[in-house]
Amino acid sequence: MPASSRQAVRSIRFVLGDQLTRDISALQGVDRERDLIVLAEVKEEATYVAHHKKKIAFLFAAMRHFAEQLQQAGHQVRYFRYEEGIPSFDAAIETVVGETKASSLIVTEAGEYRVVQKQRNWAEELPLDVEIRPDDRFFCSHELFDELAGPDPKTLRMEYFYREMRRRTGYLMDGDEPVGGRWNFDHDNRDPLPGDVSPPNRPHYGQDDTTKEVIELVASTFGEHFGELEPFDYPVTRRQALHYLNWFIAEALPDFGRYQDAMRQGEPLMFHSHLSALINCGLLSARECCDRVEAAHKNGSVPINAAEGFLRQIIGWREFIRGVYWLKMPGYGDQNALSADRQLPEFFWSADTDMNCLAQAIGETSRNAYAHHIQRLMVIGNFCLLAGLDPREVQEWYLLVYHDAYEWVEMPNVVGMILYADDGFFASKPYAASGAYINRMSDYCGNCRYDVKRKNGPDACPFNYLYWDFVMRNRAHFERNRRMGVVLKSLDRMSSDKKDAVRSDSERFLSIL
Ligand code: FAD
Ligand code: DLZ
Ligand code: SF4
Repeated sequence: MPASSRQAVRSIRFVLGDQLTRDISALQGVDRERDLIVLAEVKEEATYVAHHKKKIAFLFAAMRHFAEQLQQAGHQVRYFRYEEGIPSFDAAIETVVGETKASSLIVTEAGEYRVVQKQRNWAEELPLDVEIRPDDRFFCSHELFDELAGPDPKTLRMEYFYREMRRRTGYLMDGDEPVGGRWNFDHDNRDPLPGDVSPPNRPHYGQDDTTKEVIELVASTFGEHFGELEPFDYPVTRRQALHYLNWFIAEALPDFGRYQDAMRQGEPLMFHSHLSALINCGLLSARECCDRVEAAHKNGSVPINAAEGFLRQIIGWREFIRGVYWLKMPGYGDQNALSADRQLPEFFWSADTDMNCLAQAIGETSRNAYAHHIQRLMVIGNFCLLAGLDPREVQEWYLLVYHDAYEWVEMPNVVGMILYADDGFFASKPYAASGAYINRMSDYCGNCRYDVKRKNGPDACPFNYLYWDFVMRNRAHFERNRRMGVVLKSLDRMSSDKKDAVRSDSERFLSIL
């Protein structure tokens, strides 16, 4: 910002790294002449967990391009590059408050509780007016979620919330009825991928000078962080993000529903959208994605199971998960209903394990800062649950390895969805599975040193005995859960020899993790 314009600043508009849209509430009413838009790459955000290199590169590249576009559109922008050594958001704010004579600071409520606490402190401590505006990118406000949840809810179910969101948004509705006569086409989302079907090739985006600079910065500064930085070809501008959305709708969405739960070795993306990081950081809005998907169904290019399946993920799961986070914070991350306390095994960092499904999912995570939902839930998550890994360690891992990860979305998925650490607040039973599920939905087992058909012994698939060991360990806990009734009955029918074998296999396996 030129020195001559410093006196003129009326309000500072501070935009966080996951608020990269000109529609963000903090920028509503922004005045090109009198307001200063601030973005900051800061040490605390880049290191409070040691984020994947690709995640930092993605976000810094997106932030820098966003700032450039604001400047090209005539806005005054103060952009703190990482090289300036600004330690924290607090320090960035103090610096601009000192540099200007602004009378107000306008922000959009942060996605994470941790950062909202900072914003509230600014309101109390800074010598100017601070306005914290709601993040209206979400379909469901905090107030609406609280109202739908009711006072002091003991459990919540996504499906009821989702139906209410369909009614309120009108997506895929025919009057008061769901299009296609059913709310949920989940049963049409479970096909394994046939051998003669291949997922489509993805577009790649070249690195311009801005992105190249970021890549160099990350390589030299965050070399110790997890994951591979190159190749880096993700969309990092609004234009590229829109191109990617269009590509997804035309090429992958038609088969998204059908193969939503399928996995194949060497196919990290399958028919998934790969849009989560773009939506979460603001380059795309959830609304425009849903609008486009509904339009594609209406014009006949996308079947209902795909359109409904995608919409359910966004207006159902994504909104629900965020609602649960804010309902349960603070303290949600400390929950540990199953008293799990095992340390994260080393192979979560190296992918060096004989369990092929895990080696593939973790290896892809390391290469791409991405794994699709079924890998996160039914491969890695299933292992974390069955092996009894410490919820805090698991949360940190999921938060740092994925380029779409922010605490508001990572935490409920880990605490509630994969670990059952909140005692079933929103999962009606644990997502636990033996090797048979992974074998049905993938081709991983054919390339594994373990035998998925064997139940016990050194060559048996570890998921097979770990599953029963998990049920035995937590039996008392599950007795109150009617949905676990069939599983417990099977356990009761198991001979004591078989139970002993399950215990000793599990002990042997877990002791060398
Ligand atoms: P698609 O399969 O194409 O789904 C479409 C969109 O739906 C996604 O882009 C995402 O915005 C939304 N969505 C789907 N499932 C969920 C869900 N369970 N919660 C919230 N949104 C959902 N998603 C994140 O965005 N950030 C995270 O940090 C994150 N952590 C996860 C941790 C665990 C343990 C699990 C089981 C899931 C997690 N998810 C997270 C949810 C989901 O796995 C990812 O959103 C999805 O894999 C992203 O890939 P995609 O864009 O190709 O999704
Ligand atoms: C994830 C992240 C990283 C790695 N770095 C920054 C940063 O330097 N500056 C910034 O504004 N945001 C960053 N972020 C995203 C923030 O962590 C995110 O905005 C907060 O967690 C609030 O949700
Ligand atoms: Fe995974 Fe078991 Fe299959 Fe190996 S056999 S890939 S460990 S499910």
